[in-house]
Amino acid sequence: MSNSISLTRYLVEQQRTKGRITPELRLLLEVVARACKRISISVNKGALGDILGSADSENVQGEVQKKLDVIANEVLIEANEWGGHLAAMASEEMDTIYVVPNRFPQGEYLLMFDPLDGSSNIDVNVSIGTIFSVLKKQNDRTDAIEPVSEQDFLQPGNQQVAAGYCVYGPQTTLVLTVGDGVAMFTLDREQGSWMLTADQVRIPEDTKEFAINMSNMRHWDAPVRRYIDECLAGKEGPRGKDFNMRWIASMVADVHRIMTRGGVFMYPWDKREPDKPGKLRLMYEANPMGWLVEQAGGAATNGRQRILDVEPTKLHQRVSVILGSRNEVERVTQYHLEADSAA
Ligand code: P6P
Repeated sequence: MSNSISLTRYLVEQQRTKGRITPELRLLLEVVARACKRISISVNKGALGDILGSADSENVQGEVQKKLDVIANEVLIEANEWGGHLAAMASEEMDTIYVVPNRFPQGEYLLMFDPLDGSSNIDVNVSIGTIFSVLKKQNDRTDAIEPVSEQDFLQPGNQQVAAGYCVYGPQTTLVLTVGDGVAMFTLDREQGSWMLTADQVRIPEDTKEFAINMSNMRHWDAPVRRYIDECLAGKEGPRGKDFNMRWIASMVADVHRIMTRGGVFMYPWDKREPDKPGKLRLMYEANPMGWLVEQAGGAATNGRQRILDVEPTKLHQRVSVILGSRNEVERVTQYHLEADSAA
């Protein structure tokens, strides 16, 4: 028998052998994986598929939507509404939640996603991705009259039952956790199957590579400035080693590099929008990525607190993100706490 393991076999083992997931969650994740496969086909068409450029519309964030943002969102909604495992969905591209219509079977799970993260890279053929997070509908309102509401989604990231991303790059790779470590599945285009290519992924605790948008340096808070200045000082500075910098401006691609070889990713608060804690969204970017990184032995904080413990108050709320190699994340977090106590 082939020793290659498909996503289906991995999920069946997580359900039957390890008892980590229900049959409904297994089927939900299979639906999401199939949707990512469909998105990958559209992404790979590029200019041949009339999917580049702007959709001449804006999303709830006030960002101009790319055609592929809209296509990816529609693929995920359509694939999941009849799947029978969901009560509702929330998307970066939609103002309000999408409650599965009564004509479809209702499930007990809530799915949140950024359907196409890194849209600014679509037209220049740089890796982009889909990020997703799964929660259980907390209150047992299965017989409730009122439909599920936005309130049901407002659970901290430590309540997630599954999280993952799909990176559309030189390979199309699905990276997933259901709480039993992190597994990576590469799309075998000839068979159309997701094949396990890495399991129990580990992020090195130390690194010499940081990812941040350096053009924002003048806007950063002191602890972030201190950390980056020390990295830039290299061997002659307090860190005693040289650092390298990477910034792809696709969180999925930057995080995938860190999952693969370590590093620290930072999108911190900055004074351009002082009333907002950061640019990235808590529910469908920071929480899923934060859980994946922790499941791989890394750490994820907002500079002061574990991201997964942040209590959400709004569906599209933003958060400052520092994640990756544990010892580096702890150092940046320590600098924030020292600055707070000195204030
Ligand atoms: P900037 C993409 O728009 C995104 O949400 C993340 O994927 C990425 O890490 C970040 O924003 C890039 O932001 O300000 O460098 O363009």
